[in-house]
Amino acid sequence: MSFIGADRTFGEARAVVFGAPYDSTTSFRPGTRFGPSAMRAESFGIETYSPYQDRDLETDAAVHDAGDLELPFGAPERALDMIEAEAARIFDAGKTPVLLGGEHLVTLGAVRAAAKRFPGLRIIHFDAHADLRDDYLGVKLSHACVMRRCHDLLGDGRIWQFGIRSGTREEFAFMKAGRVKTEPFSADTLASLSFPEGTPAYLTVDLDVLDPSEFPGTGTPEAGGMRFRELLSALTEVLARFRVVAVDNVELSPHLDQSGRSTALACKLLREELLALQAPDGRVPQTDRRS
Ligand SMILES: [Mn+2]
Repeated sequence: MSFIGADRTFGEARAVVFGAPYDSTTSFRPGTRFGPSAMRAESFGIETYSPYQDRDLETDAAVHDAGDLELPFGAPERALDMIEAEAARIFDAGKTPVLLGGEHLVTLGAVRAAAKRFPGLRIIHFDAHADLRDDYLGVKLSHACVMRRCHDLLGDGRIWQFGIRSGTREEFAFMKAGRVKTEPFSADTLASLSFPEGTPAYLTVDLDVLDPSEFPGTGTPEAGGMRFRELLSALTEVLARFRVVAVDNVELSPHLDQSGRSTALACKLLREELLALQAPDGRVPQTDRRS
């Protein structure tokens, strides 16, 4: 089963969706391994047409769904190698990888591939959590450390974080020292973010950046989050204004929300991302950040 509207062949596609159903470093409530398959199944509850962008996945985008990687639980380095190899295969074909988690650690595999391919890579990161710990309970490859591992790769001033409202005192000190650029609580300053022309950017979306009232299906819910319309507007702005070379959506844990609204939200957001990713140059989607 493919995500709705993602029925082009690999050769035809401009964007390639793939799943990394991995959650073995999850610290609190696991279950994100079921995220990609739940999104595919539930995607048939949404339309392929976006009234926000007046575009349709079937006619205005070319998306292939490459399915899920078969990742070895308990072996994070091996899992990251496999994710990196898949992202590299998609980059090699001149296409845009769209990774579905899984826990947030999976991002590191795709970022490794992107950093090798695109010198000067930046990361635009939406999350409730800073994910900047150097280790978590002595473990460096943990979803709680993923942005710190990305910082190891890219260096100071290359990661922009939005919506962050949880972390240790040490993580907030790391931000305040300018090692990463962080806007806590919201994405209100996104409009002032600018990179030199042509700078490649990796967009990583931990869906727990959303408020748990709208998105309860996640392992570490954190009150005080963004609204769906606010996030949708921010992401479509990022995809319109920057040269985004890869995207991921992580931390959907579908069984933690029996109502299904979290999975439905994740499907809708992915549709909008896939459309905005392939929008004609210079087109700013008409969405309303205020809600
Ligand atoms: Mn998070």
